[in-house]
Amino acid sequence: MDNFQSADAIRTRFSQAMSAMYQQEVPQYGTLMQLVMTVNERRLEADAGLKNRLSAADELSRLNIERHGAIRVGRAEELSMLRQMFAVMGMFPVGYYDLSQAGVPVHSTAFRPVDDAALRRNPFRIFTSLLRLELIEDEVLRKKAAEILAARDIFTPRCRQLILQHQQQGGLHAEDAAMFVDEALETFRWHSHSSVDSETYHALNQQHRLIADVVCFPGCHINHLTPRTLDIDRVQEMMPSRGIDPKVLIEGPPRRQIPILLRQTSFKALEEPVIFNDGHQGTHTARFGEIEQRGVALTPKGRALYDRLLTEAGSGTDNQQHQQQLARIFRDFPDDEATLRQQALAWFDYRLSEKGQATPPRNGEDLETLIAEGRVIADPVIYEDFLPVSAAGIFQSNLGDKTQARSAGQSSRASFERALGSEVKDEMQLYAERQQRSLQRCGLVN
Ligand code: OOG
Ligand code: NI
Repeated sequence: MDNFQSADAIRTRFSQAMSAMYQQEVPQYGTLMQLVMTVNERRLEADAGLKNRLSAADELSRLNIERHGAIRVGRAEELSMLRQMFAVMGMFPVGYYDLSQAGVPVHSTAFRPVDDAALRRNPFRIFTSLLRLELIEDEVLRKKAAEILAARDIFTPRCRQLILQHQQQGGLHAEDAAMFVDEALETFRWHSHSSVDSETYHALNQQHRLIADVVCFPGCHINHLTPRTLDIDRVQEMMPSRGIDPKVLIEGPPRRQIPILLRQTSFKALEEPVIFNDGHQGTHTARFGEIEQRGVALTPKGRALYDRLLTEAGSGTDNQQHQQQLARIFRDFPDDEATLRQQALAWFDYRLSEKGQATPPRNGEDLETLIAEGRVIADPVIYEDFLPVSAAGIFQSNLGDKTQARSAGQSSRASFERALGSEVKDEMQLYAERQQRSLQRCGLVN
């Protein structure tokens, strides 16, 4: 029997290595992590009910290791190689996000674990965007950008070789896995030496800051890492006291009794010194910090309601007003677990209590009655994915004030999947299957 390192173990090792590297590169990220941990601890102390619920649902153990990151790449081969790299860590492409609708010339997926046990172990996710060069209007510049990208390799030779070895053997032994993590890390490291001259950088930056960020460096530097908080309003409020300058609005739904989907905010990107290959010096702003609060995943019906209310609420310029406006509009979104279940707005994970194990449900017994009798327990399924409007807000807050308007591009899922070299998984199907499996385990469906 081959004694391979598990994908979960490799992912955990990698996410720790990334976090350590990013703390070195962007010290404010370390400060933010400390703040999030402090706020989480206080929140759990103050709310024993929350603590018990999270603990019973096995959500507590992953809280402090939980984070996501984001990267951006420039060409199909890079994206497809990333897919193969992340597969070694048990992370697979889930969901398609078209950001061009919000004026950002990329489309994206999230690499993340998909099965229940892996998500419980470590849900590390990487939001991965592919630059859409076809959205550069200037033809000469578009060609130049493509040439620069074609000439680089963002993977070390050893990393490529270890990925291949993993594919051929079906796994990696501990020593190779450790080497793989070290080599993979190199792809995401920050390089203060740009691979282009200052003139090219400025020309690309002028087209769009994202284009310069993707094209002008020899790697696809990690641009943020995001810890999960239990109280995003509190962290946002406290950031300035730790010398961190948050973006104005918290994105996503308002604060609620039963948190839904995802709320996010970030701090502004740092201005970092760079040296161009003609010896000129300059600065580049791309890397930032972000926090998020995750709630229950919504069904297609719940998501449609969310999208409608979010559009209705619009956007604001003052967080307090924006949150009040959201809260007002979201009164139409039920805020108790029973209604969320009964109206099939959110996904739940069902399990038998001790009482339920003693008196197992018989086929046909009513689910809500079983829950009321305390024989079945329903835990909200946590949303593991991202939100396009929220993501666009995060992108834009880091592109400065003069984000160029860009006509909405054609949504192009098929071309993204061609570049990726596989389909992206449908997140709704994953949630639906998870709920269904839990009902089966309870003996409530066949
Ligand atoms: C990704 C921005 C989106 C999120 O959490 O929605 C994102 C990027 O800036 O590359 O990270
Ligand atoms: Ni993010």
